[in-house]
Amino acid sequence: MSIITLSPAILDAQADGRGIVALESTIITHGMPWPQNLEMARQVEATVREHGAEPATIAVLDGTLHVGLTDAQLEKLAQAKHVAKLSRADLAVCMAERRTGATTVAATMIAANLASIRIFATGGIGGVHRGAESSFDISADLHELAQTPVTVVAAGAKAILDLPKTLEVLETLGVPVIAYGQDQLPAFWSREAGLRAPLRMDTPEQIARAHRMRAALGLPGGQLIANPIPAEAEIPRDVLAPVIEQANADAARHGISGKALTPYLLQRIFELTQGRSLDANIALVLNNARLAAQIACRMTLLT
Ligand code: PSU
Ligand code: MN
Repeated sequence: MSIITLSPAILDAQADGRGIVALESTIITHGMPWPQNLEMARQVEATVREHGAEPATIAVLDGTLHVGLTDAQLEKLAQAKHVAKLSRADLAVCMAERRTGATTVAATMIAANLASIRIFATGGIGGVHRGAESSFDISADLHELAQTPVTVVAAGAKAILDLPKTLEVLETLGVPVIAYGQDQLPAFWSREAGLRAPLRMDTPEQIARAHRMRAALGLPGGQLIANPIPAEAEIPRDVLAPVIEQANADAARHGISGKALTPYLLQRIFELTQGRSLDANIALVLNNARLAAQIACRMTLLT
């Protein structure tokens, strides 16, 4: 029994030594509404291809871990209801029970690594939630970055989180947080978080070399590349601050916690901004897909 299925397009890309970019599926099933979620997923794949790499969207379909989906599989997943949200803890149970689930950053990193894919593009990673000092809600994405050797391109951690605490945990775990092309840490929908990023790089080549150096040193874990949203698509931080406060307060009032919290906050902010947050989210994901494809191409030249 094969537990992992690589699509024909991914097998071809591997045989030819072309760059491959892993893509997650929780952003499709839990991060954006239908039908913009499907449009986004298709555009992200097209962007990766335009920049010379092959996209590998990852999901568990009826118990099989798929690396690379067909368009029909993508469409079905984007419309499916009650799909499980899979992190490191849930992946094996979902597969053993032959169910369907969408992979978060953590689970996508695990699958990418199994398929020897070194680079992954998403929107924003999970992190330390506001109020974590009492809720203890810290995303498994952070621990995955500390142990699985995949470079993740994101627009930072999602701004719904406590960003200073998220940076502290990443530092403790030994995860390099590298801002791309600026000194400031980006804040998902906004270009700047008001925090200096620990590290900075300005080219895909530098990022590819740093990834390889970690492997040469025998260091486990990946890198977080924090790529700022394009200026024309950003929502300024002061516009978003009260919206994020309101969404977090609404979540607390409704007793929303655990896996449901991040999807709830994203949906609530979508409503409170009349859809503007979704437009920004799509723009930043496409921007991350472009950079990830460029890094993937540099990586193939280095090895
Ligand atoms: N990026 C987005 N939207 C999302 C996510 C990332 O633009 O919905 C997803 C990723 O799958 C990430 C998850 O792993 O949100 C974080 O969930 P949690 O906070 O429950 O760990
Ligand atoms: Mn959580």
